[in-house]
Amino acid sequence: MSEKKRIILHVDMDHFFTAVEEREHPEFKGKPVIVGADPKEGKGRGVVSTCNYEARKFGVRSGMPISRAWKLCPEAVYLPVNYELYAKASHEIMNILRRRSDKFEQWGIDEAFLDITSKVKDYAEAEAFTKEIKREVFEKEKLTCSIGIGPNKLVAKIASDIQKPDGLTIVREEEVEKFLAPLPARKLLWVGRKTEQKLKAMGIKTIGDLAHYDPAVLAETFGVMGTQMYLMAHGIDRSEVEERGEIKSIGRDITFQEDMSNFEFILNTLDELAEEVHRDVLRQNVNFRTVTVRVRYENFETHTHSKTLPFITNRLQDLKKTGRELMQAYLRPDRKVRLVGVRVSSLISAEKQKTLM
Ligand code: TTP
Ligand code: MG
Repeated sequence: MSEKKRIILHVDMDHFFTAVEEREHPEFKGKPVIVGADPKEGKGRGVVSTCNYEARKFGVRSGMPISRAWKLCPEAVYLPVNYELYAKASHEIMNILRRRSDKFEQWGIDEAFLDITSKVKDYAEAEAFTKEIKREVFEKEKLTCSIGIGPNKLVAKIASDIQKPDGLTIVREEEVEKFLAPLPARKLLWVGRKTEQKLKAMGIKTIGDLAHYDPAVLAETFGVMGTQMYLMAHGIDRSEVEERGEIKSIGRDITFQEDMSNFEFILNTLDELAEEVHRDVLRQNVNFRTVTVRVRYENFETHTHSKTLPFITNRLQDLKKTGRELMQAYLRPDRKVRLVGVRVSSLISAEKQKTLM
């Protein structure tokens, strides 16, 4: 299948949880606001979910222990996570974005990819189109977002993060390598902390360093992931924007840069995806019963296969084992694989479960 030139947007809401709280409580305007665990005058456990830009000036960040946030900024407004409120706002925003795209993909609670290839004829039109989206979101939801425009998801996602809040960053196809080169290598999705350390030891700090490195050495050191990273450093990403099935689930998938027939590599990739999913399972404090894997072959034929476990779990080993088991059936010597994914569903909040026991 030929891959024609696409124009992709990545939308990321600005300081999402706190922005919704500010909208509901105009009296917070101008003050540092932190959503997360109860600080209990500095003795609280748990972490910061997010904070507004005023609080970020004090050094407060998502994921930081709430006790540390208290030390940095005791005068902030501290609020518990009101997930239902944010989910409702998210739902409204996603509906606006979905209506404006050829293909749409929600990513987490406050991000989305839009394929607008058929809606505009060039980047100038894409810019006007994007401003219109920002205007509609602000008018209807009173919230700002930052948007990146690029030839694929990878570039659009990195671009949306460049000018925040209320940003709009355009990276045309011919500007991609120059845009990426000075950025740290970890900005490439899939470059985790361990890989980042290894790259640093090889003298690779920026995406540009990676793009100029010998791809043979990268492949030797990191296996097929090395080739994948090398291509990403050149701004190449052929994954499609696509709506995800079930909403009440947590999942990850990856499109390989080259169709893959190495089974061991495919299964190892599935394990890595399972680890990412598991991190989110713990972060959202849920248990699961159903595991689903997805595979897309080189001809775009796509299959999913699920298994519901006889028990409720949050363990990584259950997820990995079930994922591998389900995937085995799809690994056939005559079929190259384009994409794999894994997802958990039948989610039950760990809190609620505690009260049931
Ligand atoms: P992000 O988009 O990463 O952050 P943000 O929207 O708060 O800020 P930014 O303007 O930089 O985009 O995450 C979206 C929401 O997800 C965030 O508002 C709260 C939640 N979240 C957590 O609960 N824990 C976390 O560690 C992170 C990173 C986010
Ligand atoms: Mg955001």
